[in-house]
This record gives sequence, C-alpha cells and structure tokens, in this order.
Amino acid sequence: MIFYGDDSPIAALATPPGQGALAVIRTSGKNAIELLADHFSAPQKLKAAAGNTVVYGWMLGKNRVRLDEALVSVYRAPKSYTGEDGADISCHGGYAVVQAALETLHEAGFRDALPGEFTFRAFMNGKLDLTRAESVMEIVSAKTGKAHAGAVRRLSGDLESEIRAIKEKLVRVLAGVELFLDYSEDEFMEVGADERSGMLPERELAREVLADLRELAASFRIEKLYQEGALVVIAGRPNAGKSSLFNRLVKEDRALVAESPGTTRDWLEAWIAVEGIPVRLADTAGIWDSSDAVEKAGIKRGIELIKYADVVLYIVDATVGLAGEDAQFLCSGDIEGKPLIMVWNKSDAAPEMPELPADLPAGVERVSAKTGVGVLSLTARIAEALAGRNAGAERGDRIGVASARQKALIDRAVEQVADALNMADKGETLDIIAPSLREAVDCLGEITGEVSTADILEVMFGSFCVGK
Ligand SMILES: Nc1nc2c(ncn2[C@@H]2O[C@H](COP(=O)(O)OP(=O)(O)OP(=O)(O)O)[C@@H](O)[C@H]2O)c(=O)[nH]1
Ligand SMILES: [Mg+2]
Repeated sequence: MIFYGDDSPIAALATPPGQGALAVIRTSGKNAIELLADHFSAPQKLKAAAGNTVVYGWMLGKNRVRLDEALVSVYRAPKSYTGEDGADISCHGGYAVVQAALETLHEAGFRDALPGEFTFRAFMNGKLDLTRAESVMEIVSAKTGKAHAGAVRRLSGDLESEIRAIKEKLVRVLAGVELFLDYSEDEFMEVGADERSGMLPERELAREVLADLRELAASFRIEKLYQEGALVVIAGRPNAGKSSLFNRLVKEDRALVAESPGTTRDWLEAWIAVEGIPVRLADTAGIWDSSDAVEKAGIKRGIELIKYADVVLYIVDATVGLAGEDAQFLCSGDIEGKPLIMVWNKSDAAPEMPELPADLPAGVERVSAKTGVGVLSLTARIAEALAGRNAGAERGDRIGVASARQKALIDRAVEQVADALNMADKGETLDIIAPSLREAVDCLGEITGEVSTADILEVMFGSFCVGK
C-alpha cells in the first residue's frame, strides 16, 4: 500500500482524459528530471535545464521508439508547485498517446500519483497552508464567476490571514492565562481568592474572538451556496409550460415541448447560473391524478425531487387559471417550509391575472416562457429566495469559509471559547478555564495546518482529483 508523505517520483495526467489539442502529464519527486531524461530524445539538455525553462524533444518508449513530440517544463526545488524537482510534459491529447507516455514513465521509475498528492507535497514543503490547498480544488470545481472569485481569494491567502489574525488574538488571551498560572504558588496566593475566581485577563478580547468566529462560521452557508449550488425544481400541472420555461432558463431547447399534456415523464436537469449562484434546474412531469402507470411513476419521482429542492417554481397555466389541483398542491405538505415561487405562465395569451386567493403561500411572478417577458424578474426572485435562506451570512468584502472541514473546526473553537467565557462568568478559576482556550487555539491551528495529523491530511487530500 502506498501512503502520502514520501518523496518518490510520481506522475499523473493533469488534464481530463480524452481527445484534445494537448494533454499535460505532471511529474514530481526525487530524481524526477533525471528519470524522465532517460526516456527523452534530448537527455543532456533536459538534465542541464535550469528551473522554469522549457525543453523541446520526443518522449521515447521501449527501444527508444518515438511516442510523441513534447514540451517539457522543468521545475527545480524549491521553486515549484510541490517544492520538489519536477516537470510538466505537454504532449498531444489522445487516449493512446497519454497511455503510452504514462507506461514509459512507469518504466522509468515513476509511480501513479495519489489523488491530491502534488498539492499534499506542496503543503508538506510549506508552499501553501491548508486553506489555500483546499481552495485549489475549489478553483477546479467552481461553476460560476462568483464561486471562482471566492476560491481565488482563498488561494491568495485572504482566509489564511484572517484565521491567523483571530488566532493571534486568542493566543494573547491564552498567554495572559498561562502567565498567571505560571506564577509561583506564593505569588499566586498574594492575589485574593475572590480576585482569582472568575478572573479572565483580556475577557473583552475573548468576546471579540467569539464574535469573529461566529461570523466566520455563518459565512459557510453562503460560500457553500456559491461553491456547490442549489437545486431549483419546476413543478406544476401538465401542459402549464414547465418544459418551455426550463428551456428558456437553460437558453437551449433541452426539454421536449408539446401541445399534449403528459409530455415530460422522467425529470431532467441542467446547470444554470443565477446571479452568480450555480443552480441545478430540474424540469418534472406534470402533477395530476393520472391513471397511466408510467406517467404516475414519473409524477412520483418529481414529487420526491421536490423534497430536496432549495426553491420550488410552481407553474400555473394562465390560460386555464388556478385549478383545484394547483391550490391543493400549493397548500399541501410536500412543499411545507420551502421557498416557493408561483409562476403565472403564458401571460402573453391571457393578459388579465385574476384576483388570487389571499391564503396562497407564495408570491406570483407573471411570465411568458414563449416570449421571455418576466423571466428576468423571475431569476432575480430565485436569487433572492436562495440568498434569503442565507440571510446574515454575507460578510461584505471579507471572504468566508468554504470547506466543511474548516467549518467544523470553527464550530469547535466557538464552543470552546464560549465555554471559557461562561466559566469565567460563573467564577471558575483559570486552571479550569485554560484547557478550553488551548483547544480553541489548536482548532484554529488545524484549519491552516499548523496542527495536523496524518489521518486528517489523508482524508482531505484523498478527496482531490488525481494530478492535482
Ligand atoms: N402562448 C404560450 N404558450 C406556451 C407558453 N409556454 C408554453 N406554452 C405552450 O404550452 C404547451 C405545453 O408546454 P410544455 O412546456 O410542454 O408544458 P409542460 O408543463 O412541460 O407539459 P408536460 O410536460 O406535459 O407536463 C406547448 O404547446 C407550449 O408551446 C407561453 O408562455 N405562452
Ligand atoms: Mg414538460
């Protein structure tokens, strides 16, 4: 079994497998450049190459058979992504070419890189802290400009500096406590018992730290929304124009649209961006009391999906008006507690909107999927509904927390600092309070990776893609 943490030469395809103009195979580790040179048409040139230079030549297979023309970018320790010697091989992007090049590298002594192993080495060699290492994956998976911008700021170290600043404050609180505990017994006894109990030097600073940490923890909801996105489900009676609206929002003729009701059976989905939020939009089968077994199954699946929705768009056909089934659905338990937007569709064909019952649980957006009128206002409303679920999580200019690992550690630190303050309020002595503060400091250290265990690192980097 191979573990992270050695410096053996590793190689992996860093670009997606498949046909493309180019593929990049990444290598790093001990003697990486020398090993590669043995399977390269210009070995001396490669061995002598300075860091951050590019060497042209051919990758060679068994019996020095030419495999492909390549440009090799040479990196020398410590000035490389991993902090080790390494080279990126740019060759042509094809299955067979890449396969042959990787086989050659195996023969040369490289092993396959584990997921995230390049970034793991970068972390171990002090090239980046854990918040920045995590942001590398965020950049790779960002679906919208806003998600990407947040990840770039974390990669630039904005979150790292913020965590370090909070930690510094907390260390000042702890240092005050430790200093007091370090007093010799005699000196300590000079302070009266009343003064000793509940005495927490820098109590105000501790409160400030608690507020900072709580704000950071709350930011996770909104960052998660931008990173992972939300599910928006389109529901409604057959023929209401759900698929037409879906196509309009996706800006593509994805779903079948027909005059006859019961056109959509299996639900289908597509990713769209709604004011920077990645949204997985789903079109479902029209809900009604169907006797057709297949249609029934489709309706059931659609209703199941609504359970996972962050926002439901309920489409009503304006040319029909609010039917009994609509009112029944809108007031049913299926959507209880979910943000719901009622969409009065086909407004082009039925310009008048009747007075609607006051007890409907949703506001109404008038749109025409056919002409596009009202769709902009609808998307603004969707963004509002999604952000509304995360009210109070925005931090203005300041960057938030994007990984569940970081969030869990901040929650633990919040708990410990809150405990310490409570104990101080209750008049506990400093020796009782100190362990909570120490644990909180460790939690913050774990976020950036100053404090880390091999297990945590393996789990974290194991979720990366290979070649990263
Ligand atoms: N005039 C007008 N017709 C529309 C509009 N939206 C949809 N339609 C028409 O309504 C019919 C049904 O549209 P679909 O989008 O297939 O409706 P659906 O809700 O997906 O229907 P099912 O999949 O059967 O549940 C089609 O003939 C569309 O052209 C609209 O905004 N205005
Ligand atoms: Mg449909």
